[in-house]
Amino acid sequence: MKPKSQRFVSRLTRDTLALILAGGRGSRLKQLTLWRAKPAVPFGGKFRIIDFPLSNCINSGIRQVGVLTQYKSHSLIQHIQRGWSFLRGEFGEFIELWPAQQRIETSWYEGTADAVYQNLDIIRDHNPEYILVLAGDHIYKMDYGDMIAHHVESGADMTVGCLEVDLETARSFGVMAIDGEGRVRRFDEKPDQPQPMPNKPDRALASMGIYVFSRDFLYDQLVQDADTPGSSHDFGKDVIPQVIERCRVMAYPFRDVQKGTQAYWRDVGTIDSYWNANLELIGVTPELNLYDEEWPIWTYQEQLPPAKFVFDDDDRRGMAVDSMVSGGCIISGSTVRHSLLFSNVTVNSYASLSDSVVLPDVDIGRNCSIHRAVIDQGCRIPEGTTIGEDPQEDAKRFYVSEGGVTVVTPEMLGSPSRH
Ligand code: ADQ
Ligand code: ADP
Repeated sequence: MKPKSQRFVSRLTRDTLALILAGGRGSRLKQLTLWRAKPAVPFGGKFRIIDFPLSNCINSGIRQVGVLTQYKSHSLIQHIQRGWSFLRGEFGEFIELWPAQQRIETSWYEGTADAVYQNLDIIRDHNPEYILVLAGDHIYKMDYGDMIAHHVESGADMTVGCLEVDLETARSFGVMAIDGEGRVRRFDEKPDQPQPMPNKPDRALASMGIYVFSRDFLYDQLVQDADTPGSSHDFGKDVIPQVIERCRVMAYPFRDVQKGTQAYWRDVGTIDSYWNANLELIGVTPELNLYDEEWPIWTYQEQLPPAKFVFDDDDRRGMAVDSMVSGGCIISGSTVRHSLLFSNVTVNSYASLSDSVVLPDVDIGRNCSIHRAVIDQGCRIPEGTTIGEDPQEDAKRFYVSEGGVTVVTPEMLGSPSRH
């Protein structure tokens, strides 16, 4: 028999409906989000970003999940249908796609609060005790049960997940100030000058953009916000600043319980942070452990043969060191260093690849030399291509990020545009 407290948490997660907001543009990921929503961007060799919040839900015991989609949702829908339809409807469990479908007015989802508001009738039908609103574009492992328990124990109307960030980073987040009890007293969405934490002049308390709501409170606030002229119907911009005076909005600090430190959490919002977060996984003991049996990350995966490293006709060794290489890859007479290869990547003879992230179904031609790059799905890199040696030359054909990472997509290589 489980200890009492765990039974308590499992009851809470069972009564929770999670809504994953997966409709935003995420335009800072540039060409990687030209055809797909940010939550559908591949991450970590075999996952897509949305697998992280979805796995967190399943591992936390939340079995009622709506995924709200809107912008360029084709590959997201495909991924969820293929990989995430294993829950049993008979037990009241589901992972459903809730596309913007003009249920209330003739508009698409406006802000994040509007996306939830437009589905209020479906939410009411499920009649959950708590509603957990999540973003579909963050990489982290989190037991939402603790956050919901914190919400209930503190008698909150709403609870906002938060962590400490440096002041510069804080400018792209919601920044809050809390009192001694942990109640949110101030909330500024993406402030130019974030308010530092007391005693920590170089840190600010940032919202993770994830929220627990008590049912009736959420319904009331959404209806009120919908009637507020001038509102952009966004949780961070409109709803939270509106309610902190009158209602009990509590902060939930997201920490690594075992280590007692700040937990791993990444908003891979830019090409540089995306490249970096992927390559970080290669390290000997990365902060994000994908080999953790206690908290598996689930995904859809194709049936593929193992990765293979072969001598080519000239007896040149094919090898990868300090790298992660997924199923279906063939490294033939070429060298891969400090790189992350998704599935079905072929690296041909005399090619060398380093510090790069290669998405699925890519072919790297003979004699290519590729350094510090993100290669998008489906690229056929022609023989002898050099990337990462001369940023000015690269920028003429490809996109080069602020941090000097080159992004290559099939369109840039002259493949027919996907329009
Ligand atoms: P942002 O991440 O900038 O800030 P936003 O772009 O609204 O906020 O995205 C939040 C999530 O909602 C994303 O997953 C996005 O894909 C999704 N989304 C956005 N618009 C949507 C729509 N119309 N329909 C469906 N889904 C939509 C937010 C908070 C900040 C907080 C950061 C943390 O506003 O306070 O600090 O998240 O990353
Ligand atoms: P993934 O995330 O799996 O790469 P994409 O959305 O990029 O998914 O592409 C899936 C398939 O659909 C690809 O073959 C791509 O060329 C095609 N595709 C994507 N968007 C469009 C579009 N707007 N019009 C036509 N084809 C598209």
